[in-house]
Amino acid sequence: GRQWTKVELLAPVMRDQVVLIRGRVQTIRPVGKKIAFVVVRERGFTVQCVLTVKPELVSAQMVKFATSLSKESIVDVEGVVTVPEKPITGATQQQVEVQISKLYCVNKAVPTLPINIEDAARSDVEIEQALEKGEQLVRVNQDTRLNYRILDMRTPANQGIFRIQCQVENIFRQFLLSEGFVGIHTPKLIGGSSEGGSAVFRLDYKGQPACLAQSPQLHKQMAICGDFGRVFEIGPVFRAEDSFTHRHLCEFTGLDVEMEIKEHYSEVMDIVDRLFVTIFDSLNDKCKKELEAIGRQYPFEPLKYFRGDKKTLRLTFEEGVQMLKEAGIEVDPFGDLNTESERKLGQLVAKKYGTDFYILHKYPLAVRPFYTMPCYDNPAYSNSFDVFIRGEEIISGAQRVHVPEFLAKRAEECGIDVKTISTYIDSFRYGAPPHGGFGVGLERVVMLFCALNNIRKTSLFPRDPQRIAP
Ligand code: ATP
Ligand code: AMO
Repeated sequence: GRQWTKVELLAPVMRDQVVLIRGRVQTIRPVGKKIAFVVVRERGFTVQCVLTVKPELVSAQMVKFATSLSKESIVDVEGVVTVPEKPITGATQQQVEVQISKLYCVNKAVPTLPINIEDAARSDVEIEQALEKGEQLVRVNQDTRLNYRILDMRTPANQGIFRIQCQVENIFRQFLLSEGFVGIHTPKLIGGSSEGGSAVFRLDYKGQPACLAQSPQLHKQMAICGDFGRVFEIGPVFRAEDSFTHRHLCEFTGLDVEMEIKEHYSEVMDIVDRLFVTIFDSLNDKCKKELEAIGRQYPFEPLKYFRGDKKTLRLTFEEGVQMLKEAGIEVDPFGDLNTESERKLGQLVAKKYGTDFYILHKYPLAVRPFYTMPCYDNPAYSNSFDVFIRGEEIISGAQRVHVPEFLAKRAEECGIDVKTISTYIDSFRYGAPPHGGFGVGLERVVMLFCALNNIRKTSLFPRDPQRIAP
């Protein structure tokens, strides 16, 4: 086969080399009948290719043909790499040009597109500037983006977002494997709701009532009863959320962990701590181009977190309530924090401790699920925690109740029909080790790491209360 070069890798050191690239036509600018500039894009990176009439090599016919190509058509370009004198602006535009000798259209796109990729790739500031200059452009709204998601995906920012997502998942797996965790898969069709509450999709399972799993909670704990010691799962999670918010989806990707505890639930928080610092470090070190592409369209401050040997900040719920109180915000010390007070606390923590990433633990028992272990010395509190990025929750976790009689009692107290989870409760009758774990929303991690304003931006094909297509 012929040697193909990726647009991403084109660089000034390749001056005078003949390269062959495949990409999409982003724009074509004809200059008279003898010259055309064709910007070719591949995976979010673009390069300007120049077609100039040259005897024996490029005919006027070819320039005419190039000019007729529709945007987003796929083309093969062969040509010599040159380095223009003026530097080229744009993070994803390569610092070279290709002087076209051959141009083939591999497949053409329809002439009118529902989304213009260049418009879809602009930042708010760039849109304002363009409008001021009187340029013609269409603001692409969220629904249009999602309706034509495969076009929207082609922007450099989106190419970055989903590569970042893949890296988070990859490091999650690698880190846990290196710590002796075993990857498992639990059923998504289950007999009763795993988190209680109303946000569950119910369905008919061959005549029996069933649910789509709201989490792997019950089965990941059962795997601990089955002596796997430390487990993790990456899989879909279903929540029949009623309201339309910027951070809730009806289907998301859960990163779940469950592990035996030897002495204290802080062992679980230690894993959270080292796992996430490893993930953040790796994103900052290995995904520079992706972060730059995202930041160009959606400018954001890099995440502040404690690196190196400094442990991630841990505050108790009580301390959090106190900090809010001192800032003039009264919250119920035994209730849950609402979205607004969580965000406010995030700001106070960032100001006082200089971190956007922290753990809040020892929540009131009353606001945690039935399987949560109460604090030994004060059962009004629990051995549980949430983890926040920029004042928004990415993780919930806890030590679990591992004594079956008490577990059944707690379930009943929380209004759960114990019959529907009897096989779960029975698993603890054959000797269950103390254990705990946590669940992470993958889309939220990416959204908040990059300070994006909507979880739909970090879900490839989002499912929310109003959307089940494409
Ligand atoms: P968890 O299930 O662990 O709590 P979560 O992030 O989905 O994770 P919720 O229980 O849905 O959190 O809600 C946490 C807080 O967010 C609630 O106390 C509530 O104030 C707020 N919240 C939840 N849903 C909405 C909503 N639809 N609109 C506004 N605020 C909401
Ligand atoms: P929780 O219900 O807090 O805990 O969910 C864990 C994490 O999942 C994410 N998340 C969501 N992401 C997108 N859309 C949603 N509708 C949504 N709901 C939750 C959040 C949240 O922190 N079984 C426990 C975990 C455990 O204790 O191990 C659980 O499911 O990032």
